[in-house]
Amino acid sequence: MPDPATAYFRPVAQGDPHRPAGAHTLAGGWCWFTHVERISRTEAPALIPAAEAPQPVLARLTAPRAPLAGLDMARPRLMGILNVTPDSFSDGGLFMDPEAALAQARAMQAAGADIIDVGGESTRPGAVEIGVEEEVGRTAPVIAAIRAGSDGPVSIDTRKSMVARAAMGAGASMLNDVSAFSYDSRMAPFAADSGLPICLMHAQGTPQTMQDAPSYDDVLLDVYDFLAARIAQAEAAGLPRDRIVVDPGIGFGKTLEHNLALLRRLSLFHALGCPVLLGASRKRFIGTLSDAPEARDRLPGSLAVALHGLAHGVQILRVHDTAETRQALQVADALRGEAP
Ligand code: HH2
Repeated sequence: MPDPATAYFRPVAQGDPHRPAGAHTLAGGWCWFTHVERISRTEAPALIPAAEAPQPVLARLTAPRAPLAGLDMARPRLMGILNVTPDSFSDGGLFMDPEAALAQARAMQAAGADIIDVGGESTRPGAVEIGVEEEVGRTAPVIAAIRAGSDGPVSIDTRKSMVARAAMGAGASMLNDVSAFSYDSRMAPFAADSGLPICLMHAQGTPQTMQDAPSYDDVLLDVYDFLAARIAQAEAAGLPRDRIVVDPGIGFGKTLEHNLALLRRLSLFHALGCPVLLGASRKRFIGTLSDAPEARDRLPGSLAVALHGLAHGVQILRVHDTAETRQALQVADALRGEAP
């Protein structure tokens, strides 16, 4: 447990065309910052000039991120969601048929998805676990089919090293572990040996229980400390930081207020020195805020969160609605003055 007086430094990300001399580029990407917010568990947040942040923190905030699965992280990337499950909260049952799954993958690639994230086990609140064989049977053939006709990277959304191994054999080029090594202790050594990048996501509890009564001392700093500890665990297992993506895990053991607190100060996670992934698409908090009980009615709110992520310099947006999000990003790029 870090000292309660530990200070954390959040870059105040900007996108204005008038970039002051001396401004820092955030993570080699499209945002800049001149100030950071100094946050701690014991004092009120304070805005200070970036130059007053400790040098190692500033170095981590500004260093360009390494390419991931062949993708340059200097521009925002879209991860299209493909759940080969009967029970996912939004697309459950739609893509169980391998042909339908492949068609959806191709449609998302054509619409501008940079990565296809294939999942075979729902992790929605209350979801029931499935066995390794069943999960491999759902995901590996679909990954192989996607890879057979395209070079586009595919990630495997799994907590299980055996499923990840089969996915890699089928051509997956990235791992996405929503338990960040908590579920399967063999995931860290497997990820290290595989040579693949991995997304480590924060969750409190398991999908079965996570929404019962999530509680934190300070959700933002607790999630940050959790991810910092998992990066340290990964590094100890031989997995370098430049192959790690971090994700605050929107909706995984979080109330509405917890989700909002994380999203409002999302740019803090750049201080971990890794690309940041945001998965908020169609999630329940959007429905709660806008009285949209059905997941399929949450596209406008999902786009609002995606653009918010973009403004905080988030490198990877995990979304269901690839074409719509791509259009929103293209317009946002043009408004920032960047070539679409
Ligand atoms: N959310 C879900 C699943 N995997 N992975 C990352 N890295 N970040 C997320 O926020 C995330 C994730 C849950 O969404 P979905 O896949 O649409 O549903 P389900 O878990 O019901 O299959």
